[in-house]
Amino acid sequence: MTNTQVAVPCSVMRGGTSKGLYFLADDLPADRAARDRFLLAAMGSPDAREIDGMGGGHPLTSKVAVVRRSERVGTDVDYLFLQVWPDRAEVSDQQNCGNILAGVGPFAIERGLVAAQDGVTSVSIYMENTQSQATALVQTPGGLVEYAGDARIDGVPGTHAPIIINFEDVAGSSCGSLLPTGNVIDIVDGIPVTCIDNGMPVVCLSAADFGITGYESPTELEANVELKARVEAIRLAVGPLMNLGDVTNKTVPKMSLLAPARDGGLVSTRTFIPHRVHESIGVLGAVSVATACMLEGSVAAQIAGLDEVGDSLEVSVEHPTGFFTVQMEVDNSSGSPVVVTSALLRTARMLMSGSVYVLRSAWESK
Ligand code: NQM
Repeated sequence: MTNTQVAVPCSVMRGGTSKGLYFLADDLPADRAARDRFLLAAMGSPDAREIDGMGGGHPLTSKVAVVRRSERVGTDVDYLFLQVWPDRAEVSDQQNCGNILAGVGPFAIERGLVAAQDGVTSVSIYMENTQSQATALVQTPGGLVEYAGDARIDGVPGTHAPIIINFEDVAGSSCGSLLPTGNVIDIVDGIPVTCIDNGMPVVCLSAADFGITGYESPTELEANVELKARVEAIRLAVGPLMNLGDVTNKTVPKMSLLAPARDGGLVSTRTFIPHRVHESIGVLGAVSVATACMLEGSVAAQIAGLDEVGDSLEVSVEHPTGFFTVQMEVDNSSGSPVVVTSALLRTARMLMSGSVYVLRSAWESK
């Protein structure tokens, strides 16, 4: 603490292809408005560059995890994800984040919420945003978190220790059901769309329907004003159909433009999240697209061109910087598809642990 500043315990972690501030819930103001005021100041928002704070001026580097010991039976920790908008004074809990989730296991162990085993430590996590459950397997040889290793995820340079994440009950966790409109396909503004929620609300669209290849770079797509307007018009129209209400100021649904795979994967993606284009693809976003590939007749399945949709599949989703592979199991036996499990590989790394400073005026008594 200084005369004019307040120091708050905080870790900075890369989680998958995102980066964020990780806090213990007890270190933050309990009052939501006070908490959000503090987080905006800590990130340096609102400012497109977030120059006076820790944020990186992009939605993927302006994220927060709030972690607490869980009171739920069989669950180690509760995780709340908060998106701090870089250029708008707003903190949103309207979506989950599977990338920041990857750092929650290591953080919980490092901060003493979970006892490490010698070998691998399983951390069960309740995801507050979507009221659903995940389990992370963290490498802990000798009872210490191991960050070095041979696992590679596209979108992150180098290799790191693997963190396997299993999702248990994420289908419909934001929209109420896997196919929130009740259909595998809907026509909106004359364009076929598949609206799906397997952990993240996503709208699958064919890039060709917009007169683009679907292999453009994020920068090219963000510069295409007409495309952005058409995609946003569809997003606003499907929001209520997906039980998300008016999504004007929400970060969901994500809009994924699909094209045939060209690097050995199942389908190629370019994803608006929802206004910037992802440099890769979100974790739960990829799980939703992978699931759509397994639903006969969906926009994704048509583009993926699976001759026969089986119950179990390793789905490689191509994105601007590589692949995202999801291990999917879907039970199609009853007529309406039921997701059994989705599992995937991530890595994470503790980058800094200490205090984040904000001006005293941004901190109110807890
Ligand atoms: O879909 C970006 C990310 C995400 C979210 C976004 C995510 C997920 O890459 O689970 O991880 O789509 O806003 O961190």
